[in-house]
Amino acid sequence: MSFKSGFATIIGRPNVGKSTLVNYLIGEKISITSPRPQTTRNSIKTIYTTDEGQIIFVDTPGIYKTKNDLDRYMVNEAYKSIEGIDIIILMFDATSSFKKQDQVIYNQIKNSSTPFLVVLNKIDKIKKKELPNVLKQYQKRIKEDIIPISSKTGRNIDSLLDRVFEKLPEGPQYFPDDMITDQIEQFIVAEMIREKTFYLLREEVPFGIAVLIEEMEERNDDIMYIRANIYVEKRSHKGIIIGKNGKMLKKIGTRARKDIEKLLQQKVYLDLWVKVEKDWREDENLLKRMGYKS
Ligand SMILES: Nc1nc2c(ncn2[C@@H]2O[C@H](COP(=O)(O)OP(=O)(O)OP(=O)(O)O)[C@@H](O)[C@H]2O)c(=O)[nH]1
Ligand SMILES: [Mg+2]
Repeated sequence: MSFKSGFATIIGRPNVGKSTLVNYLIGEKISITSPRPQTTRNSIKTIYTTDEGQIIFVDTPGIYKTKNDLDRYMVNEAYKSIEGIDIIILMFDATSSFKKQDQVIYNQIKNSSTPFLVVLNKIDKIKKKELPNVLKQYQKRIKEDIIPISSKTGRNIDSLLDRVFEKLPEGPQYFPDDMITDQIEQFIVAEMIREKTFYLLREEVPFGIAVLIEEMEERNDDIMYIRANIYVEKRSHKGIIIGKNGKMLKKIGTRARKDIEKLLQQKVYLDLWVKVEKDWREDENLLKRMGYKS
């Protein structure tokens, strides 16, 4: 039997469910998700391997109108990830109408020479009888066949996978069977901490947060000791994150620790610190330090 392989980049507006799809596919939480837009900041590879072949999915930051250097880095990451890959998965959100930003992304992809598939995500969130109508609305703007899916329940994901394999060339197995991501553990751990801020903090605070792991080492009794710095842009944000009597920081820590323990399959001691790094989103050197510039 022939073996197929290749790279599939998932692209779309913020919050359409790109990261949720890659997590569903590999059955693990590698890419962080949240109900708020602009959660993902880097492109993240996850690896899906079967007897039939190997697909390397590339999760990307959502594409939107940029306001600062970090934004530009994120959108650039997304566009960079469609270069030299085998197939693009363009994702729309069934719970929202076709937006101007959707059109911008669609035009870009049509003009690239890379083959692409179109998916309409979150169909579990709309009534069954509404689906034909929603599809019809999208199909007015999109010439290509739209595959309706749910990244939450997994509905129709098997037919999406079939369609991806159809379009992939025969090729080698790039990564070992048991490898599910190219990201190092420290990055995923930092992301899990950052993710909690999207759930627990209001308004603009999470958008100005970066998390860096300063120390990660196994200590006695099999416990993994992790010290992380949470960087914020403003002094007032530091107070918000720490919260009254340190309550908020504790909450972030407890929730993150649970995820990290699941990921590492061991007990974790999480030591969180909050630091102010003024306007780091606008500073070339600081962006680099935070891991947002190559
Ligand atoms: N009901 C339902 N919710 C979904 C589905 N896919 C994603 N979501 C939810 O939609 C929200 C956004 O999902 P993400 O995966 O973070 O979206 P994203 O496209 O990666 O967003 P950015 O990283 O900001 O570009 C989260 O609250 C998810 O739980 C789906 O198929 N059904
Ligand atoms: Mg994402």
